[in-house]
Formats: sequence, C-alpha cells, structure tokens
Amino acid sequence: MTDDPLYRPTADSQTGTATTEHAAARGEGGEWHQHPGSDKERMTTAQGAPVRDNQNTLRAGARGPALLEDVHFREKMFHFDHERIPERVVHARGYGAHGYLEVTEAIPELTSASLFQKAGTRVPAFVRFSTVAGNKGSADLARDVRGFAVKLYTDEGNWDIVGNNIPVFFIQDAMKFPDLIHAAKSAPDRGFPQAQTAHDNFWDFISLMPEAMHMVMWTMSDRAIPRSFRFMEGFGVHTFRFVNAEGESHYVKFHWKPKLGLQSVTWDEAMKIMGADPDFHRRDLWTAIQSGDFPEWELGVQVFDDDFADSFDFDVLDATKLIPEEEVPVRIIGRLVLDRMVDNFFAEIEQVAFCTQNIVPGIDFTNDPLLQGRNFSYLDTQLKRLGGPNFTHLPINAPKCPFHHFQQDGHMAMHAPKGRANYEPNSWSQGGPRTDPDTGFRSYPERVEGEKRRLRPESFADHYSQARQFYRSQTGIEQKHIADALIFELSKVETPAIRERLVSHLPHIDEGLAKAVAEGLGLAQLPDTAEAARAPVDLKASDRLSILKNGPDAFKGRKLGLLVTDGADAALVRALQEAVDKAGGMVEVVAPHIFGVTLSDDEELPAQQKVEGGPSVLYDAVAIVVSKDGAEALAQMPAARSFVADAHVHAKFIAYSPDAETLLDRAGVGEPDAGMVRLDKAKDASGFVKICGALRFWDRVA
Ligand code: HDE
Repeated sequence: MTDDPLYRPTADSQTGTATTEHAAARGEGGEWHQHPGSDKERMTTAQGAPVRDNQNTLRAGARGPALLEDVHFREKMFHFDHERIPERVVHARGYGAHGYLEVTEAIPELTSASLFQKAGTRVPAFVRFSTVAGNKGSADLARDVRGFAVKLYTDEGNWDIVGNNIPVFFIQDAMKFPDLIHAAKSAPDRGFPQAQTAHDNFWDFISLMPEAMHMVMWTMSDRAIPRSFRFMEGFGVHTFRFVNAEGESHYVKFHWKPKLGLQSVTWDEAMKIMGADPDFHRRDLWTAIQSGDFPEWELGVQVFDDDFADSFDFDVLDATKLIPEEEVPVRIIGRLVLDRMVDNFFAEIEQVAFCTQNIVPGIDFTNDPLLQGRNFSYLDTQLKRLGGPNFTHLPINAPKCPFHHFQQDGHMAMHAPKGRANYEPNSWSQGGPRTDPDTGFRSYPERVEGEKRRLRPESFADHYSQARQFYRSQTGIEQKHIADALIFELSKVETPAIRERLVSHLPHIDEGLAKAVAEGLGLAQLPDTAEAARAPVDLKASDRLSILKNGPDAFKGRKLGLLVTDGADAALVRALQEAVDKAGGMVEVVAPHIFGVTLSDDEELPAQQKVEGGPSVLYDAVAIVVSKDGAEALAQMPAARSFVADAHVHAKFIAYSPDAETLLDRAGVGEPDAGMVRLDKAKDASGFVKICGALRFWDRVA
C-alpha cells in the first residue's frame, strides 16, 4: 500500500479474481471503528463478517444469474433501500453546526436557569438553519422565512430555542398551521411550485387571513432573502417566562444578533444564485467555519413584567406582534459561537430533533396559543420522522448532563438499563433515580380560569398597525423592494380576484404601497379596501426593523470576486488580496480557465472558479484586473459580460484596472459612478476595500 490519497481501481478489483490484503489489524470486536478517511480497516458486513469482494454479485457462472444466497449483496442493498427517512414536513432543507453559548452577564435575579448563574459559563450548542417551504433538495435562496433553531446542552437538560429569522409569525393560533403550510407548499393536484409562495394557493389563503399582514411585510422584505445565515438575526418569537429561585416570573423574548451585522441579497440576485449555487448558504457556513472565521451572535433578551404587558398596545401572547426594541431594549447576556462543522450530515443535521417543549428549570412557557400548539407538534413529528420514541438516544439529541429515568424499550433502544427496578416509587436500595422536590422543574404557578371555548381574544384584533410600523420603518430602497416583491409574487398568481383581494389589505398598511403594487399589477384602480376588525393606528417608526439601517460598515466576513486574465497586474492583484485579507474578508479568483492565470510577473495564480461558474452574484463586491488582451477576450464571453453587468445592476462596488475599460464598455456599463473605482496603482486597493464596507452603492439604483 502507498500513501497515495487517490484510489485507483486495479485490474483485480474490476475482475474480482483477488482482493488486496489490508495490513491493518483486525477490529477489536463489538465496536464501530471510526477512522475518518482511513483505509486501514478491513471492510465487513453490518454483522461484522469480512468482505472479500465489494464489486461483483455472487452469480452462477460468470455470465449466469445472481444468487439469492448473496447475503452481502442483499444486506448492502437492503440498507441502501432504507437510507431515507421522511423529511421534515416544514423546514426540510437545513444546515447546521456545533458551537457554544457563553454567558457574558449573569442574571440570577431573573432566572434560576443554571447556565445564567455565572458570567463565563459555557454550554455546548447545536444550531440548525433552514428554509420552511421547500423540500430537502430545494435551493437556499428561496424567498422564505429561515429557521434558526438552537439546542443548548445545559447541565440541567437540553433547552431548545426553536426560532426563526423573523420575530413574528403568520398566524395567531396553532389550529391554522396545517392550513398555512398546505397553502404555502406545492399545490396537491400538480405538485408544484416548489419552495416559493408565488402562487395562487398561498395568496388565496393569506388574503383571507388579515392576521398574516404583518408577517407578509417581513417576508416580502429582504429579510426573506438573507445573504447568508451568518448575517441574519434570530428570534424566539413567542413571549416566554424567566422564573427565578424565589419563584418570581418575568416575561422574556429571545434575540440572536449577528456580530457581522445584517445583510441580504436582492431578488434578482437570489434568483440567479439559485441557479449558480443552490447550496449558497450552506457552502457559506461550511467555508466560514472551515477557514476559522467562526460566526457569532449575541444572545439578547427583552425582559418585561405584567405592568408593561398590561400597558403595551398589543397582547404579548400574540405571535403576530413584536415589542419594538425602542420600547423594551434588548439586553445582551451571551454570545453564541459556531466553531465546528458536523462530522456527518445525516447523523447530526438530519437527525437533530428540536422540540419547543424542551425547557429547563428557570424557563417556562406562556399561554401564547401558537406556542402551546407547537409544544404538542414537535414531539409528535419526531416520532414519525425518526421512527420511534428513542430519538433522544441519538448522540445529537441526547443530553450532555447525567440523565436517569424509567422510560424503556421501544424501537431502536440503545440504552441497556441495569437492575430490577423500572418503576417508581419502589423500595429497592438499588431502585434507580428519585425525584427532587427542591431542584426539580417547577411550572410557574400562573393562575388560570375561564370558560372552555374556541375564541380569539379581542386583544389580538389589530392586524395592520404593526405591519404599517414595519413598512414605515424601512429606508426608501427597502420599501421599494417590498413593493417589487409583492408585484412579483402576485404576478405569478393566475386568478385576478386573489390578486385584488390581497391588494385590498394594503391601504391599511400604506396608501403609497397599495398604489405602487396596484400599478405594478396593471390594476385600473385600487380595489375597495378590506374591512378591518380594528382600524390601524400610527405607531412610532423603529429603526431596528430595517436591515440597511443596521448594516455593517466593514468588509469583514464578506467575499470579493476577483476576475483576472493572463498578464493581469500582479502588484494590483496582490494588493487587493492583502487589503481584503486585512479587512477579514475572502477573495475568490475567477478566471477564463479553472487552472488559473499567469500574472504580469510570470507567477501563477490558481483560480477557484471558471468565469461561467463564478457569476458576480456569488460575491459581495467585484474587482476586474485584466490585461489588454485579456479584456478583449473576456469581452467576447457572454458570462464575463454578465459578470460585470450584473455587478453593476446589483449596486455592487466594482474596482477595475485601466485595461478593463473595454470589458466594462462591452458589458453596457455607462459612465463610472462613485461605486466604481479605477485602480491605477496598487495602493488604491485598500481604499476600494474600505468603501466596500458599505456593501452596496445604492445610489446607482435608487
Ligand atoms: Fe415550527 N415546526 N411550527 N415554527 N419550526 C417544525 O418540527 C409547528 C413555528 C421552526 O431545524 C416541525 O422537527 C407548528 C414558529 C423551526 O429541525 C413541526 C407551528 C416558529 C423548525 C413544526 C409552528 C417555528 C420547525 C417540522 C404553529 C418560529 C425546524 C419538523 C403552531 C418561532 C427545526 C420538526 C429544525 C419545525 C410545527 C410555527 C420554527 C411540524 C404546529 C412560530 C426553526 O413540528
């Protein structure tokens, strides 16, 4: 055997006449030996029998029929046939990573949760990000809500904060969830469209559900097309309870704030990214973590009491409402760092089972009817998806603290409890675990009374005021994106009455928005305004609701697409690489050939993308450093022209070497604006990277 990492089939392995003897020692027995990438172990069947030939079935004669007694073949094929489990009914497409939560501020006065007793406490964490509507194989950039589910392995049990990247939800009562999801997913008769809400069923349902209007503003905003998981906020959505050691309770809403600031793509980019790299978000997370650039979020809490809840304009139990940060500031109490990718996608990302019911002493639920319904749904869905009640035995789901109980048996039980007692109380001295009345979980003894009825409280009736507040808190360009998104989506709706019914809600939110959408749809006049259960009121605008008002002003964590050709100015290329590196960003080299180019100093520069596979939509900013001949050649290539034209249309910052002007010209880019920087000298590079911190030159498209 050699150390050659590449497997080359030998004549033997193709004919099956002999197999290579592995020198490695036999397995120790009863253990699954995991040596990532190692070829030193002997291949066996699942039962541990050594395998001689993994290429050919057992046949009667070289050209004869396959034999039923080929147990190796049958076992292998049987297992393959059962490799898939049902995908999640929502949030099927996801990606995740390991990390930790470090508490930066202790809050024992608010909660007895063990992790919050001392600053500096670290607990392991696993996070799964997801899209909601699309199937497992859909694309990352669908216009959709993103799941932001966090499992914290505390020393008093697992605590799951199963949140989203949007702080409110479409519906107020869990009873409506199956309808919402049926309407959003592919139509049952035709099985399309996939991973999008731009179709009749979704807008039919939504236009009949005024309570969804606030959430619709968020999903039509750029929040629904994040640039990456690393640049989006997360929210627990519901109001939860903190309970301290004295049994006192405060209400709490959970927030995750990305250290790198907020950023989204434009819709035109999103559509193109879905073609160029359907895995754009998962690749981004993978690359960042593998390169040691660990994504980080602050954990923040909005804490308030009954007095605030009673005086607030809305019901804090209504998940279609948020509490503006200007009214209850977010207090930062921790940091979440993702620093390790999974070893195995299926074992961890696919099998992780989040349940809103997983809380720990010191945390409790409120009566939010959406949360109450979720507490039933998540456990139920895991049973179906993971095939039995023992999914908590899977390493990704098992607590990392000691756990002892009398639950037993069932499909795939992996624990083998010892001893005679499997019930409690018992009087055996080795009788197993006992409950602890002092430290055991205690529900907050909230007083409840009322008639048993199916009722939506009056306090949930204002469906438009916060939608209006959200819209009016956006910058002009963000408002335009909301209108454009509504026009796009409703233009895919085939039934005119549904389009009009949706537009009839918009005047409650904003007259200008209603007119822009009606005009964009070609409606001759605004339809009659929908009846409102309660007339909307003007609320104070909240800057925290806008992405652009909360963007970063640095290129850290971002990516420059560097388009080069043979003969490109080596000093300039190096200066750009250094400046981006210094800013904490990444450079990806795009060239006419994947081999790369030879720079002006005869040094070779390897490429990461061939120009057809590396469109500018994959980058936050672009630089074009080319020779005169190179520019001429690129100008002949449609992909190179699109690279430039798209970067321009998407308001990106563009740097270019003087020789690139031919290409800019041929790409239809007009007079250079302040977002386009001609790099005459290598030392201009750092200035360019500095202005890239603004991420987009919006003036170009405003
Ligand atoms: Fe979920 N949701 N959901 N959801 N949800 C699921 O559980 C459900 C809601 C969220 O990465 C399912 O394990 C109901 C709000 C995330 O594995 C299911 C209702 C929020 C994930 C389910 C809601 C979420 C899920 C499907 C209305 C934000 C992915 C697979 C009452 C606060 C977790 C699964 C992961 C997944 C039910 C509404 C977030 C069917 C009934 C609101 C991030 O149990």
